[in-house]
Amino acid sequence: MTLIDEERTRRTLDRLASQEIELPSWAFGNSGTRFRVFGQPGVPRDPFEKVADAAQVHAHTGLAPAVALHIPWDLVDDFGKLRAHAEDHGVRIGTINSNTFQDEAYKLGSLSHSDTAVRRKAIEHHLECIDVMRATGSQDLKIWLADGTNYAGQDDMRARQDRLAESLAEIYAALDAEHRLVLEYKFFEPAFYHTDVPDWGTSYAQVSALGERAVVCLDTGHHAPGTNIEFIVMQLLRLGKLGSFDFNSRNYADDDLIVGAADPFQLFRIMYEVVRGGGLDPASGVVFMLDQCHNIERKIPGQIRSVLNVQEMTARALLVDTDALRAAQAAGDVLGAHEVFMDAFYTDVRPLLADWRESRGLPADPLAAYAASGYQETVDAERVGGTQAGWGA
Ligand code: LRH
Ligand code: MN
Ligand code: MN
Repeated sequence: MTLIDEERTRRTLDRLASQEIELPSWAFGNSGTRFRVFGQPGVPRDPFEKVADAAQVHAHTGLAPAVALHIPWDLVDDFGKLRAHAEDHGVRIGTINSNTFQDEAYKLGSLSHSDTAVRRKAIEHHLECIDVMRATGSQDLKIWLADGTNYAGQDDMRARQDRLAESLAEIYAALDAEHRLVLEYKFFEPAFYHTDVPDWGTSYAQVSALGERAVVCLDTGHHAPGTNIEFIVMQLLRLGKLGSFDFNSRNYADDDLIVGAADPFQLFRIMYEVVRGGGLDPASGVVFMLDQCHNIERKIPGQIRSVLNVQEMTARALLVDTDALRAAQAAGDVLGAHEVFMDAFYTDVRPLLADWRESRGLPADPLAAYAASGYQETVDAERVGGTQAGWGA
């Protein structure tokens, strides 16, 4: 059995060349759990330093040319300056994430709140985010809502859904022609009885009512244990509504650990459906973003490890012998089809990718190259009083 066929390998590397993974600015700030936020030396003190750290990940991997911002965590006086700073560092500003989950006013909801004044405040926040998009050249407005209730009967779920639709329509109408609205779902937390956008079906229903430039964000940590996430990937691609990923991995709930760490096979299965559904084609518009924090490990190496994990599982997914797979599927050869699939999963692509990186002027071992670069020691010495990622700030 040939695991790496030369022609397929060449095609795989060609397709990997255009893969981009967007980094979250908040991955570089101090983070933790509701029990403790652990401080680390060298942590960025402002969004400019977060962007500089993200650029280190790109410089060592060639994989991460965009940085997502979270507003107000990344509020600056002059977003044009932040954009120029990113460009000077060889990266660009990516998705703008809104935040209506840390304000006292939003205790009972934001875009779905029953009080018009609270809804107005939440809509205005999104209009400000759209201004940030204009100043930074960002194309995506990503909305994740903490809206929901804790107790049965607490509020009218149907009315909340209607109000949400109205609020989203107003935000969508304010976007420029090149902008997209990306609606993220999450099955629970911080609301524990019901959540207003709990699943891909609700997100799909809401964005479909808005129009073509409204799409769904799939955060891999936002599903009940046992959910077949690759099925959702397949379905959203089939419907033309998969806008972006928030990649991370989880063992229990919304753990936000390094993508591909808990279950590399799941990441492989997801990437296979991405490839199968055309989601790797830049024209599909699918954005591959990380949504992670590094509570106990160093942050820049954590992000380097993460983007490499995504690339490795993408490479394995591209190595699936699709002709053999289709033939086995058509013949009803259950074990044969499964074996073709697993052959690709069990292929160790690390040496291949190391050589390929070198041939493109990148370090064969990005983690070792970063460690040898001296960047960490420099920022550890220079930066005092790094900021928190946002939670519990
Ligand atoms: C919510 C979420 C969402 C937020 C981010 C910080 O759990 O996944 O994407 O913007 O975490
Ligand atoms: Mn997310
Ligand atoms: Mn999350």
